[in-house]
Formats: sequence, C-alpha cells, structure tokens
Amino acid sequence: MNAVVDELDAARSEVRPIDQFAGRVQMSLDDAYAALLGGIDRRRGRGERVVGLKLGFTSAEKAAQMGVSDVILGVLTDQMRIADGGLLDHDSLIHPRVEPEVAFRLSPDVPAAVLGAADQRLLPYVTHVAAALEVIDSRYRNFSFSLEDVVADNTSGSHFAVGEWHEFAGASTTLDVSDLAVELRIDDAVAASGSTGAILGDPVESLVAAKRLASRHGHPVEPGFVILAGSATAAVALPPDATVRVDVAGLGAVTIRTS
Ligand code: OOG
Repeated sequence: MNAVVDELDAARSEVRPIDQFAGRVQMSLDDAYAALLGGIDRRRGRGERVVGLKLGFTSAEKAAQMGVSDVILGVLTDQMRIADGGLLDHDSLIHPRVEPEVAFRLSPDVPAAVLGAADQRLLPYVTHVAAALEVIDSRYRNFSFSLEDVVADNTSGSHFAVGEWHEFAGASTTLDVSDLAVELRIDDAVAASGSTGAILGDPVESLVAAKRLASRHGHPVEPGFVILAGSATAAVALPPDATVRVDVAGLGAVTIRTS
C-alpha cells in the first residue's frame, strides 16, 4: 500500500485532489487501514504526535450524504489541532467541510491492560467531554470515494478544535450527553442543526466503536487521548474568511476563523 500512502501524502501536502483508488487499485478494508496507519507513521516521522482518534459515519445523515454505511476510525495528530478561537488557513486545504461533534478525553492513567484488550470499555476512563468541531478535507476529487478510499485517506481527517472541557465521571457520570441540541453557525447563520442523539443514538457509543475498530485494525489507543465521536449532522462547506461556531447545549461552544 506504499503507492497509496505516497499519493495521498502528496495530495495533502500539495493541496491537489487525486482520483479515488476504487477501480484502479485493489484495496481491501484491511489494506486501507494499513495505508491509513502508514500515512500516520510518515507524519510521526516528520515530528507529529498522535493525540487521539476520530470516528466517521456515526450518524445516519452523514452516512447517507456520503453513500457509505460502516463506522470508520481515523487518527488525530497534534498538527491537526486548532485552538478554540484559532485561525485556519483556507488556502492550505482542498475543499474543506465542517462538522459539529462531541469530544471525549481519556484519563492520563488508563491502565495499559485496558488499552490493549479488545473487550475492555473506555467509558469508565473518560474524564472530560466538550463541544467540538471537525474540519474534513477529502484528498479525493469531488469528495468521491469508496469506504476503502476514505479509510486510506485517514477518514478525510484534516483539523479539529475542542471547546472548554467539562468533567465527566466515566461510567458513573450524571452528565447525560445522549440528546443535546447541536448547532453549527457560519458567520452567525445557522448552517446545520440537530442532536447529539444522531451520533449512534448516544455519543458514548462511539467509544465502544473506537475500541472495537482500534483493536481490529491496530490503531494506537493511549492515555489522555481525545476521541471525536463523529458528526451529528451532514457536513457543511467551509468558506474562507468566515467565523464558524458549534454550540452543544450544556457543553458550551467552540469557534474557529478561516482566512
Ligand atoms: C468522511 C469523514 C466522516 C464523520 O464525522 O462522519 C466524518 C467524509 O465524510 O469525508 O468525519
């Protein structure tokens, strides 16, 4: 899968879309995850640090928008993080879209035995939750891809921002995040709205899916990781020179600006 990793890496750094691999390269889902992790290894080799995981296609609306049905798991690095209120250079991206999400943070003390075992739950080790937004930017022309294509492309991962963290006492939390109103605004106009319930019925289910997919495909899962639960709505085109804000009722807001 080295050629796949090369093409995707060049598309991202040169800000130039490529044709999807479906129809020109034989790639199984396992191959695609190997390519995803191969791309992350290259980024690590250039000094990036892995800081978390991101789910995709956890909401029916998103899956329908992209014509795929399986939940997928990508990787977040420190270079993908934008501070709350921070600026994103629109010219560095091909055709970015933005999505409203919920982020979880794992305890810095999750035991290695829990991280390594497929059947151990992460929920008891979640210490914080926050409103989040994700910028996706498919490296494929017109955002056209098969499930294998999008997985190899780190599930369209580009950037993410997280609002103020709220304490979340793991499995014994009294903070119910299963049906919180979500709003995505671009320059004060509502661009998408919905509920966190659109994320697998309850965003905490994303933790189960993340663990399952990480165990199956070999993603790192480390103490202190951020886990993005997936979009609550369809993605919206991200314009230049804009202010983008996501509000999640009870969790507050997160904002970025684009140049
Ligand atoms: C893939 C990424 C999907 C989500 O939250 O569903 C995703 C894509 O739509 O390009 O991040």
